[in-house]
Amino acid sequence: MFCYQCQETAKNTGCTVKGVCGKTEEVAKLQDLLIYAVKGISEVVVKTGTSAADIAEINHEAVKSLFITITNANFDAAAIEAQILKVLGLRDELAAKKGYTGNQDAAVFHVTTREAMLEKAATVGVLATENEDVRSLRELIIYGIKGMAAYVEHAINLGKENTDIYGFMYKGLAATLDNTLSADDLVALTLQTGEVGVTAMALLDEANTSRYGNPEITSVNIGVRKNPAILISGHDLADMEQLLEQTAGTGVDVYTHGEMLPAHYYPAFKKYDHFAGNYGNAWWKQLEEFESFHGPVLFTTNCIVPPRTPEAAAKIFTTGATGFPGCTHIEADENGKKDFSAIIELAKTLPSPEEIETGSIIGGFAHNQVFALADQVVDAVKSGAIKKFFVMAGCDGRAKSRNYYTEFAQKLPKDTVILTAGCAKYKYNKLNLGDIGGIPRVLDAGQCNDSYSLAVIAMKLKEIFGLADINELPIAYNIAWYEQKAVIVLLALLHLGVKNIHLGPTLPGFLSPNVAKVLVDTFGIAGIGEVDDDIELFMNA
Ligand code: SF4
Ligand code: SF3
Repeated sequence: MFCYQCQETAKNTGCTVKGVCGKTEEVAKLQDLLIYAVKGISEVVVKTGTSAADIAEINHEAVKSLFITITNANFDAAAIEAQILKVLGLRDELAAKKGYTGNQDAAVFHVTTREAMLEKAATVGVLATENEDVRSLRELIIYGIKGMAAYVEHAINLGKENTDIYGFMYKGLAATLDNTLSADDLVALTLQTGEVGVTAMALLDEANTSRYGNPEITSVNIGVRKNPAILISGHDLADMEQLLEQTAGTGVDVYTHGEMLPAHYYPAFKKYDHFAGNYGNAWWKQLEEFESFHGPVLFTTNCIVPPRTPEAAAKIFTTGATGFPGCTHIEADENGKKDFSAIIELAKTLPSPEEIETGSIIGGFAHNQVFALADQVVDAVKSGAIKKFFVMAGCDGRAKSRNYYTEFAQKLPKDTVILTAGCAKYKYNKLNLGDIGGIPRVLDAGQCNDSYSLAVIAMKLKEIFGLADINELPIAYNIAWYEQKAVIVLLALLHLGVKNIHLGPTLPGFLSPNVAKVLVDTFGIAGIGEVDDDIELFMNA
């Protein structure tokens, strides 16, 4: 196996024996083959001039397949094998119907057994591209498209789609098979990925807010109640809604974990009295936190950490693109309805959660809420009460080096405000950093996809201050990344013209020295250094 798609990749160069994430060689290879199959279907779509508007099922299965291969989403070899067969079937059906006559291997290969899949996978993984710069650019595009697929999947689940996005996904993936493209072509495609990423995030924002209302300032309880409870993790709000509906009146409370915390900010979910609070921290602390939670856990997306025992696995339920052997997977029916009764029944038999902290955290500062405070914010900037904003969105992770972000937040001058989104916030959202004239110093917009909100806010401020360039704003970008959704967020920011983004705790291992140089020279991308030096650098920029 070879995988270098996330920030925790071994030695920052690649996992080769087993994933640091816990992915086995077999699962890694099956994921490689699934991606190859989706590239094959993309090739057929592109070469036959098929419109994405005519192939709804293929669109949905392609998106799901991409999501399955995101870090920490799916560890279930049997589920991935079944998905490969499904994609190949759809590919062949489309090729026959549209008269595909090409001979691109990804579009015509066949496998039926697990053994044949593993054998084939060994020849089509990341290292199949020999030139390291071409490989780096191809993977950068693929990871961006994976992140995009995750956001699109959530929008699909809420009935919102944009077939142009699928059209781009096919084009981008088919391009990664094309040996005639130059490095410049691939760089251009990378930026286009960012552009479509903005469209995808806007689509999800519209899907979430049109159904559940605009996030608003909310204080979320981080303590516990006495009832038995279910913990829900991941990013899918449609699952959140269904779980809240089905648990209402059962005596079972619902708590969020990790990236589901921002569900509390939506007006539509506030009506549920049994929506009790947020339990714990970011994904990587789940093994101990799930144990003290006692109740069952529902994963709607990544990030899953492999449970240590069969007993721990038996309390975990997966749905959507996620999966883990030994955990129960819940499928939607043809109307998108999911039956969560097994989780509810299990919760009733288990003790209530053990308290690990008390108090509350504040969030809900997505674009609409910040616009409502615009006068206050603009006055604070004009009077000098706020000197600078720091966008610290992105992911959290296990690496000790990520304590940099806690220290950075603590040491920032008191006249600065942190704008955050994603699970990166858990490094500093319980520090009580105070407020500036009533404006909290940590403004949480929501999930990683809500980084879109931060971009919308920046654009609004640019307009209010009458600036020609987004980079003239007093906003610095110090972003933490882990998995591929952070890649699409980064590409989206680059597309919007944001320069001098600092990315940590390490620069991606999948960037070859030459590709990294392009990003540094063209966009001023940089890594992180020592906290004090970095703060000085940012404040004087
Ligand atoms: Fe390694 Fe990350 Fe790939 Fe897992 S997802 S195998 S940790 S690079
Ligand atoms: Fe977190 Fe996985 Fe990326 Fe959505 S839950 S930000 S790491």
